[in-house]
Amino acid sequence: MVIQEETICAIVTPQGIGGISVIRLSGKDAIGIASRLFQKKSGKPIINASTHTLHYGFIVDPVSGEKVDEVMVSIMRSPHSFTCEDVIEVSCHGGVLISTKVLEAFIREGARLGEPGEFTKRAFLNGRIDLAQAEAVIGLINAKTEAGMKSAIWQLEGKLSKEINMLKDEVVGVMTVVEAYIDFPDDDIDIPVNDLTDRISIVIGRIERLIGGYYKGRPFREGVLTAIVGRTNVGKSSLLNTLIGEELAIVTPHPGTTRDIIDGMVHVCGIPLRLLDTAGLRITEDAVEEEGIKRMYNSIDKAELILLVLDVSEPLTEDDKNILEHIREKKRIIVANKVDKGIVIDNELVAQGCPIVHTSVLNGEGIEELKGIIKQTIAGMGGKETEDAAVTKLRHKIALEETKKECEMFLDTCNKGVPLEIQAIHLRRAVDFFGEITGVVTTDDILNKIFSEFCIGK
Ligand SMILES: Nc1nc2c(ncn2[C@@H]2O[C@H](COP(=O)(O)OP(=O)(O)OP(=O)(O)O)[C@@H](O)[C@H]2O)c(=O)[nH]1
Ligand SMILES: [Mg+2]
Repeated sequence: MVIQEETICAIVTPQGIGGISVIRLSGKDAIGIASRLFQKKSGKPIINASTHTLHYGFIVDPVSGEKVDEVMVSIMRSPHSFTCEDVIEVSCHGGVLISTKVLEAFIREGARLGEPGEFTKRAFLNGRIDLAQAEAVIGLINAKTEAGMKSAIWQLEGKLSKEINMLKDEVVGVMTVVEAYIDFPDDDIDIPVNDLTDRISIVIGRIERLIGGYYKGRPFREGVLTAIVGRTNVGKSSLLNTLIGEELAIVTPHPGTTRDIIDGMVHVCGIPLRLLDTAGLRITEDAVEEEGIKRMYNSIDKAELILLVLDVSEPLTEDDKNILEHIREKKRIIVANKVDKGIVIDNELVAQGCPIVHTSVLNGEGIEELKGIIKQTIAGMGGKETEDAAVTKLRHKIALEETKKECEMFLDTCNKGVPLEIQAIHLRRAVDFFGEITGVVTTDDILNKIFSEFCIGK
């Protein structure tokens, strides 16, 4: 275990008014600090209390003797705690002022405020979880969808790490054989090239499956970024509100109503969409509207799916044509809206190989059909909800791609009869890239970056 000199503390529940607030202390002096401030109802000090016990009493200011709050204190002794260190959790009344006062008391007694993710970082440094599991903690906290939550739990349970370690062991096995032939070149036996290349080919296949899962599962984990675009007044904001089921965006009969991006999450036929409503396109002198239109174009660039709304009751305008041209390369669905006012636009003119749905957002016509088409289009993009082994973090995907590259270079060197020393180097690098995922091979920079994504108190 890596002994950290400092005892850290933080409020681990969200800031604000609530039933209770929890303040966590972790480190060598956690129990000492708590016992100096805590007066148990029975008067018995908690310094020698058993692990995993709960105590009722008061936090008392040691200088003034004043009671700060009535609390419950739980004790988890090293190594059986989240961080593997001695951990104290104090549940106090959930007011901002009260929890801050308790926290300040701990700091006065010698604890220091924990940095973002520092508790989880200690769990990693103490070997309770590996790096992939530590990242799963933040994945779980930030999960926006059921699928995202399932993948994070799968990773937190160490299943990704198990799969990675299995593949790594296989590459180490092949490397050991190659290195043995380097060390004993005089032996009269030929290296079993076919066996080794077969084993590495299987590893490559499994890496490809993991990487494939990253792409296939992503829309389900993170939501498909979908921009609703079109010229002014065609019904974009009305469509957003209808899909989301609440009046999130302002709708008026006046063109140029939406100025900024409105962002909402919604499930369409089981698929999470992150919908962006954007400012309608038109020539404008208004600086705010102009900025909104710039943002609309940015949303088009970022979006994975575009819903282009047209007013089908009016002939196409120059603005319609400009946007149609701009999104030609994107995955898109045309929403031919306002059919209740009549249809003057010809499908052929606008569809150009992408689906077109006639709707009247005003009376709900075509909305269910549109949802079906959205589902089909995303399925066509390769989106698949998967509970299989899949990586969810970009960092892991990149490390796996590098591993795969090294394995492929090994195969290539085998075929070309390149010296064994060079073959072994590729295998060694592959092993190191696997190690980056679980944190066996890592740098302070990588660790700092990963843990800075956490909130304070986790
Ligand atoms: N007749 C009819 N009117 C509609 C329909 N959909 C929207 N509208 C009306 O069209 C007007 C503009 O709707 P919005 O949703 O604000 O249009 P928008 O595209 O967001 O407009 P901007 O934000 O200005 O670009 C409102 O008066 C809506 O009630 C429809 O299907 N039929
Ligand atoms: Mg609008």
